[in-house]
Amino acid sequence: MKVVRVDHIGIAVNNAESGLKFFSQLLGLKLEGEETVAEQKVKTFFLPVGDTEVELLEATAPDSPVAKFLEKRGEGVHHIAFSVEDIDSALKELQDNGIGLIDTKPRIGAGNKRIAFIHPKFTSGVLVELSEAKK
Ligand code: CMX
Repeated sequence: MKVVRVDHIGIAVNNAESGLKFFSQLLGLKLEGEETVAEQKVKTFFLPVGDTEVELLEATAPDSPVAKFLEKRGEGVHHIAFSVEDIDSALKELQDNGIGLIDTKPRIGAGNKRIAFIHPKFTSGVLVELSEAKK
């Protein structure tokens, strides 16, 4: 597979305001977009840095996966997303090599991108997202 770059680093926050205070006001990263991904019960805030982004993740409901993550682990890095050229062939290659996938088929994430999560059991405990590079 061809990984093009780190697409973004997802950081779970209790509320966007406190996250933005550090990442935007103090580090000076520019908030370039906000988007609610209703199906995943999460609101995302994008702050580009070079050709990658910090993505702050705020839960939109108490039963949101991000709310559960915060309950269990507190604020912190939630996932790392790698941009790949062809997500379908990347998922097949991983499966053929015995890697457990949370998403065997791509779903739609923020920015209308095709994304898929890999089970952290197979990735040294870090939730890894593949995100298809827009052609
Ligand atoms: N870090 C490490 N491990 C994690 C994890 C995380 N952030 N999230 C889940 N896991 C672990 C769970 O503990 C669980 O482990 P076990 O199987 O050993 O119990 C395993 O991964 C599967 O998690 P789950 O919650 O049982 O599985 P689901 O299929 O219900 O959900 C997931 C998995 C990753 C999709 C969901 O937890 C999640 O985080 N959804 C939100 C996704 C998100 O951030 N979307 C933002 C927009 C996407 C984008 O475009 O970037």
